[in-house]
Amino acid sequence: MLHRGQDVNRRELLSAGASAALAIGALPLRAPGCSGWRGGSEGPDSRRQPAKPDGPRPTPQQLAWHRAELALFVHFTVNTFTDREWGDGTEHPRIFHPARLDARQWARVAQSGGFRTMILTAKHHDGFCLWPTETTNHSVRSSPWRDGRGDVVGEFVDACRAAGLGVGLYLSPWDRHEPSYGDSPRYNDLYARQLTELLTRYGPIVEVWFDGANGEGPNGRRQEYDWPRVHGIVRKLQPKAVIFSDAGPDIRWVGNEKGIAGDPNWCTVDPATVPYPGVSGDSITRALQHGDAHGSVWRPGEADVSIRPGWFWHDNEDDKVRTAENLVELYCSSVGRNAGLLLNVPPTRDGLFHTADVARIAEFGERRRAIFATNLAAGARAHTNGGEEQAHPAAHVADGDPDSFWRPAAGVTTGWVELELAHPATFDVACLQEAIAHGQNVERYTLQAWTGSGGGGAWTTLARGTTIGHKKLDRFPAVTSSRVRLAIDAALDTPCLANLALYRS
Ligand code: FUL
Repeated sequence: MLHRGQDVNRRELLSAGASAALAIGALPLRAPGCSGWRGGSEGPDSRRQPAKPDGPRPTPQQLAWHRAELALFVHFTVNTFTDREWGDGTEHPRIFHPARLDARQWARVAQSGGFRTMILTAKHHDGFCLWPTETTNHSVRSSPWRDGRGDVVGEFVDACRAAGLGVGLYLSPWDRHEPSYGDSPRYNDLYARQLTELLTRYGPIVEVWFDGANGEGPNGRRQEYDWPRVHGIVRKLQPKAVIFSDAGPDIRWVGNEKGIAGDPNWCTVDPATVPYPGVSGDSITRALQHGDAHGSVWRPGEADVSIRPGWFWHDNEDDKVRTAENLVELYCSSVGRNAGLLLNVPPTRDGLFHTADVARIAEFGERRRAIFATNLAAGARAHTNGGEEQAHPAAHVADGDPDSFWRPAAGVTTGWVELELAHPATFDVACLQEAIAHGQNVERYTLQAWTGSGGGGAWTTLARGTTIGHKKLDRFPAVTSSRVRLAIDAALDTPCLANLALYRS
């Protein structure tokens, strides 16, 4: 993504910092308290072999994150008032004065769109802290907002809790205001204190969001981050939070800021490929996009994208807000490809979401609720060409439950399941799910419907796909049929198929 007023994009910035950061990258990223293999962090560097039932699995937190599917990103800071994307740290706190700030409005909007979590920029690259930190005067405490007694993070957290939304926080490691930035040990101590404040003052946090943006401090030296220490602080203070970054350890960046996950998209990765946040290169982008079928750690992808061209609010973008249909497309290309969607909606200078964004998010929610209201395959009769029918009957793929599943016989990696609907139905969306608590295995599948009648009937292919994972959505021209067949053409190991649902959009 291009940043306003600066010919730098995220990848370029990161690669500028890559050489110095390599020294850090050489360090292991293991964080104290990580459970390692199966624990969503680094495991032994063994490769997952096909037909091996003990491959990586999600932690309960990763599974909950995946099922939440949708998070709302809130980019808000001094940039909102300077019309910039990246502040340079010279902004005076007096400019931060959102006269009508109401985080409860943000939460209502998130709810209307069906979002389950909100993630706030507690500090962006300009260094201005949205909470009254003890670590610097460069914060809301020095602003006229609420007479210097306000706390955006506190209001945000209260609003999330009241609305039943998970709380996420983004603390930019790159800090263009802080004088100690570049003096690595000193800044790392300050950053650790800021993180500690955020993780101890506000109750349970579900996601802590880090990018790898990295620059030089006033001393002309590039800051070397201490990621193992950072991860250790999160593990100790918020053991139930997932940690996001290019390099995980729990959730990985999906490799672009367009809301498009790769196809295929594996939840597993080889941790050596992306050793630290901010490392760049074509092979890295590919690894982030697709994951690695044989990767030794579980690290699903999150697709971050903004509802507008910029991450922060700019009045000249009020007419460039994505349409509801475009947001549905983003949902299909992210959540519908086994990723999470982190959609940014930036508050205006008033401290409220703009009416255009509010309307689009509500329409997005309505549109999805309408599409996915009725599973036309619910309760259908199911047949298969084999499998563990006793323990895992094929009927499970028509029950909508992401935990119950059908699977072929142990060690068998292909097979098919057919659903027979009580009546012919017309549909143009299919939703497939693997029971990922048991791993991700499907590599290739074909979805067909029986069309025509009498002697003239035939199987028509609706979609051919690669990975399924938590969720795969396929859209195709509307078809009317009462028989649908999903063939698993290849899998790494015996797949656990949780759902085959059909919808009319
Ligand atoms: C990047 C930042 O440089 C952008 O400004 C934005 O916050 C994006 C989500 O992450 O690393």
